[in-house]
Amino acid sequence: MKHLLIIIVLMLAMIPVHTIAAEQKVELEITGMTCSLCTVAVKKSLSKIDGITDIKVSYKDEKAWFVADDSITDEVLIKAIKKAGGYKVQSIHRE
Ligand SMILES: [Cu+2]
Repeated sequence: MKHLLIIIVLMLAMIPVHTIAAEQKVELEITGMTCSLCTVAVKKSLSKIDGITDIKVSYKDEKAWFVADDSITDEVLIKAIKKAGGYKVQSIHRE
């Protein structure tokens, strides 16, 4: 019985912390958006990425805000914005 308990404790200790996805707030600075249709395109493209929620986009502010799984790389975000219509990510701020 005691051995079983030790085995369970050891197994729990072996689960890597990074497998538990952490969410972070992300702010993208995007250039190239000129109207509300651009914001729709950017929003649609971002929504296709698994692990992104609560997307808000403003072409006037040249920004997009959303909640993202921290495993989503900058490259994935830059590609999605480019794919939306050739827009360019100027900066990525995560918190
Ligand atoms: Cu537009």
